Amino acid sequence: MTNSNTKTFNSTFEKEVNEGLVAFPKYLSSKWFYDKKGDKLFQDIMAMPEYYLTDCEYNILDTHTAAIANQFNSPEGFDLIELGAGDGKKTKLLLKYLSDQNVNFDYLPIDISQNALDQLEESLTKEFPKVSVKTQQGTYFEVLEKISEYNKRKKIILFLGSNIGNLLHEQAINFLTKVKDVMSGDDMLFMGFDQKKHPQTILDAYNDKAGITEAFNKNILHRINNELEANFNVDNFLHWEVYDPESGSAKSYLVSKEAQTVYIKALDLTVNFNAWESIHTEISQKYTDAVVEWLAEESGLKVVTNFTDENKYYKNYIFNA
Ligand code: AVI
Repeated sequence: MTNSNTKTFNSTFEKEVNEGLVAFPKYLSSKWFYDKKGDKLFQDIMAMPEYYLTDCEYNILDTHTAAIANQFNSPEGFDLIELGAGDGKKTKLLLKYLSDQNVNFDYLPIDISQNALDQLEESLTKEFPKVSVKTQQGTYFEVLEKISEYNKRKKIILFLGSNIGNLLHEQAINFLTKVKDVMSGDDMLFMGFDQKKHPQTILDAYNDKAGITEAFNKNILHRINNELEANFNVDNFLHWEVYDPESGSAKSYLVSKEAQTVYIKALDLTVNFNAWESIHTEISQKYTDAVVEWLAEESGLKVVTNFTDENKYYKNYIFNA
């Protein structure tokens, strides 16, 4: 239980929903999009033609497999550690190449969900029987610290999907600094960063006509309804996306179409919305080389090189400490 002023909360979800909805302007964190339904909606987003990020990163790993893998090489072998492995579709390109080349490495996918890890392990055992897979259940830094304590061989840390973009710059520096703190010697970090591009391309990726992103954004209200016994009328909110080409921030909002009042029983909280009042729900930051270099410098990392797709929509950077 957490206590914030006079209120007691049973979970971080309760605490953060309360904090965000009493604040002005209102906000909720995009990390709460992801329950079972949210995970499925995100899978659907990644398969949409407008959501270019997944195809671009797949394309980069497919086109530059050998050059990327050669950067990782080490005479005593290495551990390939992936933060948030998902279904491993993109990583499998690297695993196949490394396995075909008889490279000495172990693959250590980290995920909070044991179920996701079990599914991944099953498919990898079938597809790449030669690859040694050591799944690690837990939070990223818990597991990274544990691995660094007992294992002294070279670490290659993968963080794909431009997931860093869901963090504000200050939070991203905090995250990268924590990664740097578990890196030593010639350890490497291989990370995806979605790049600035035509603003319409970005808006289309986050505002698809079929309404999948809208459903993903609104899932946060369904979760509050289901898990915290609230009475949001989800249809009374608009999914609204903006992109600021100056800062490179794409932001998602839920906008109240009318003045309305919502009651959240688990928080004993009444929330009033004015007509056209917003809840900020997600940031999806777009980057340039200069910004990535600045983030690296602030976090004590160095950019070694980067790989991009033919449109330069997306880049994967390699860093060392
Ligand atoms: C997980 N993350 C990097 C996605 C993004 O692009 O910000 C989540 C997402 N939100 C809307 N569409 C996809």
